Amino acid sequence: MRASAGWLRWGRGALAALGLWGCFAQPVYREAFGELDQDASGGVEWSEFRRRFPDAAPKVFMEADADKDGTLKPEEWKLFQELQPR
Ligand SMILES: [Ca+2]
Ligand SMILES: [Ca+2]
Repeated sequence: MRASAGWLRWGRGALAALGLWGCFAQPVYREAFGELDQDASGGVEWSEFRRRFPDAAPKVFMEADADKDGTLKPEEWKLFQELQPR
């Protein structure tokens, strides 16, 4: 019992640390949609996103991809930018 509580606490701590790291490591997402969508397919795929933001965590892309279809549409990117701290 005691051991599992310890693991739980460790898990929470690790999650908090990851969250903090995410905040500090976050680049500024000011790029226009057209600059990200390099093949002009109308959507930004993870590979395009990563090319532009090599340090970005997959979590960031997943957050921006509001409908979880694996690509960012202009509306999704715009909304994501509006949610970013300035
Ligand atoms: Ca594309
Ligand atoms: Ca999407």
